[in-house]
Amino acid sequence: MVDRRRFLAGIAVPALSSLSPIASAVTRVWQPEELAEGAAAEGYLERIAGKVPLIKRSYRPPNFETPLDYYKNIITPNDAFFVRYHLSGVPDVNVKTWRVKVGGDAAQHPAEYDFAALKRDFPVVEMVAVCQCSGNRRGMFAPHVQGVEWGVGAMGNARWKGVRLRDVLAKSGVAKDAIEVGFNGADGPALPVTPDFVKSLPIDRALDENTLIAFEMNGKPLPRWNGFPARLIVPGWTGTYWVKHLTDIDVRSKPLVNFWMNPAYRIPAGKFPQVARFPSQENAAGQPITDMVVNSLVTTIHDGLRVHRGQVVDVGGIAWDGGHGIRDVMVSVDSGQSWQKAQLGRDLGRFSFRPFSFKWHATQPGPTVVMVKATNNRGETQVPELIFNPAGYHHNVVSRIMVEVA
Ligand SMILES: Nc1nc2c(c(=O)[nH]1)N[C@H]1C(S)=C(S)[C@@H](COP(=O)(O)O)O[C@H]1N2
Ligand SMILES: [Mo]
Repeated sequence: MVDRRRFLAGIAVPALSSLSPIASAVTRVWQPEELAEGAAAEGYLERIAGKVPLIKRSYRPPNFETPLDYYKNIITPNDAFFVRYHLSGVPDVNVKTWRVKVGGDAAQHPAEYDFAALKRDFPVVEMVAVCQCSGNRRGMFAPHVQGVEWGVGAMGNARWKGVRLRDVLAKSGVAKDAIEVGFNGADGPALPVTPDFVKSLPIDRALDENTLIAFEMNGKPLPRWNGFPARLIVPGWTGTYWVKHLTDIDVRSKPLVNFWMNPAYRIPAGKFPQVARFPSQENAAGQPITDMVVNSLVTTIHDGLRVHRGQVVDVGGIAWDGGHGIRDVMVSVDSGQSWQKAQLGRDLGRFSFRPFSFKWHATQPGPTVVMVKATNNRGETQVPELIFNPAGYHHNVVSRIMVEVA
């Protein structure tokens, strides 16, 4: 176990405050030890407009992840929130001319709203929820799989303000035979061969009271990179459904057939038996990815840390799941032989990050494997070994962090 680990020689955690824009382009940031070497080498901090330096995964389309330190806060700041796009043309939407249309063969009264009407015509609600990319931690898959090689930072937790999708749908009259609702955003493909990014939800998830069209994030308008002026919020479900720059809502009596529903964003049949189903998109091979699996991230210690014998070490971080809420986070400092309960922090709702903290008295000298494992309110827990799947989704392996006590 200990031999499998190596220390992160030469990769330091920079003090974020000390980063000038110029220095940031050449400073390496902490990245998980399991990350593929090529991805780690490519993962420099870069500044894009309106954001603090983020870890660059690709420029076209823009894919940038949040450095670990920002997860020390339960809420991820807007300017540190990760950015994920499938298409290179990031829209610069003019809010004065922006409209969202509601239609489709299973909508009885098509409608259209401008920004003011959307805010005025429906009750405004707020909710804290995690947006996590399905492929978060894909770069830590062994064997490696194709796709953006994310470390741990393709996720964020924000307070979203908006209107309920179900209120908007109700006003258009949802027909009895509606089975899915499709969503399109203002971004379109740069090349005609690339399929436009359009997604759908099963009708019950679209009508769930927690599914929102959000226009504010942490008390501010959505940043351009995160879907200005309005985006879908699907708490508990992975980021792929959180369509940004939302322009079209399509109430459907038939399943949406496109690249982004199948073959993209699929999980193999039977591998993740606990996740929510999506009946109209299932086949013998599998189903779309749906809700997030229970997971945690340790933010206070990392591989290769050296602590003094007798020191009290804070093993802390955040835990989250697909919306059942976190029951407990357990910590082991003896390679998993015994486990103790961490203290859970502030509860901002079942869709939010939940902070945890454990005081470890480091009395035994030598290399020590600190393990952390979260369990949700349905009794689901992080897995001891990776559940391999070809798209690199649902990485929620129990953390194993090697610390040297000297
Ligand atoms: N319009 C649009 N919306 C989108 C995407 C996209 O490419 N275009 N990507 C989705 C995916 S896969 C994720 S993980 C989230 C990421 O949200 P963020 O960029 O605000 O962090 O947006 C989703 N919404
Ligand atoms: Mo994603």
